[in-house]
Amino acid sequence: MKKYLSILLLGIVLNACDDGDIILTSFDFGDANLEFCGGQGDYVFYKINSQSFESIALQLGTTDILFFESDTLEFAVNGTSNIVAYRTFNESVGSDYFCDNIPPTTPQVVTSFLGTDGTATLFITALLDDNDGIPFENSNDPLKEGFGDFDNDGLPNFYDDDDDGDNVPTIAEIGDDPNNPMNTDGEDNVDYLDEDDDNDGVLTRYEVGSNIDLNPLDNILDPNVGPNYLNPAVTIEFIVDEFRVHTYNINSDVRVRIDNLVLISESEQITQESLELGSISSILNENISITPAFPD
Ligand SMILES: [Ca+2]
Ligand SMILES: [Ca+2]
Ligand SMILES: [Ca+2]
Ligand SMILES: [Ca+2]
Repeated sequence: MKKYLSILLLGIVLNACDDGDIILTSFDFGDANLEFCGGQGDYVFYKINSQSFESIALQLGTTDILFFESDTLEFAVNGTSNIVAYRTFNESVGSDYFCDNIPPTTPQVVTSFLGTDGTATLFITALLDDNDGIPFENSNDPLKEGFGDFDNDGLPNFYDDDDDGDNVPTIAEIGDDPNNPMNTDGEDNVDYLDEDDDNDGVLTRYEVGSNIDLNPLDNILDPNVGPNYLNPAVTIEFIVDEFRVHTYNINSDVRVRIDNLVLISESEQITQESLELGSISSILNENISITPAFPD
């Protein structure tokens, strides 16, 4: 056993305690990337050192759905629901060892340590974006692409793909130059923050033919001018107080750290004060579709 441990300890700072236990103050998996598989109820992070045939894995049994919002989450390492396993093998180990429902029979485990104590922390950063062409601004101003909610639909402007709630997507209201967005009526706000774009007294959202088609872009009486909502000469009104489907993207990164980790094998104990497992970019990258409730 000592032989394998000495291989493991190459390049690792260590202190020997009186009782013979070994304390590692750094843990080197070289440039190995942190990898991930699994999901709700079985989140698996793992790292493989293909030179020394060793791996470390963190398995979290939480049934929470992770990565949809920025958060810092702590999990107690206990060897049952939240497992840390450090292993060495007799040959190179692949991702199937950690990710397949039935692990492969090879390689064989040479040394196996199980985490009995410690805290695993996930640092999750979730970026929400409506991809509407307007850059994010760190502001609560309802006129800026930040946390303000111009149309009170519950979606802050930065991930509301229809900022003014007129059922015309912002990206269709900007025009050719995002630095100089269209302002059809030359008054009030620019089109993507103007509920009556042509200033004819009929809300853009109402310049539709029926409540079956909620899309003002589709309602064109005079093709020479364009959609009715941009044609002040057309004031046909159909009252529609509901929103179309909105879509935004969530792109999340995670960093994983384990503190005060105690790993034990049959005959050895390793402790680790602070083990940075690494980061994974875009661990979640998903488009969300939602129809916001119309405000009272
Ligand atoms: Ca909004
Ligand atoms: Ca709009
Ligand atoms: Ca305007
Ligand atoms: Ca109008």
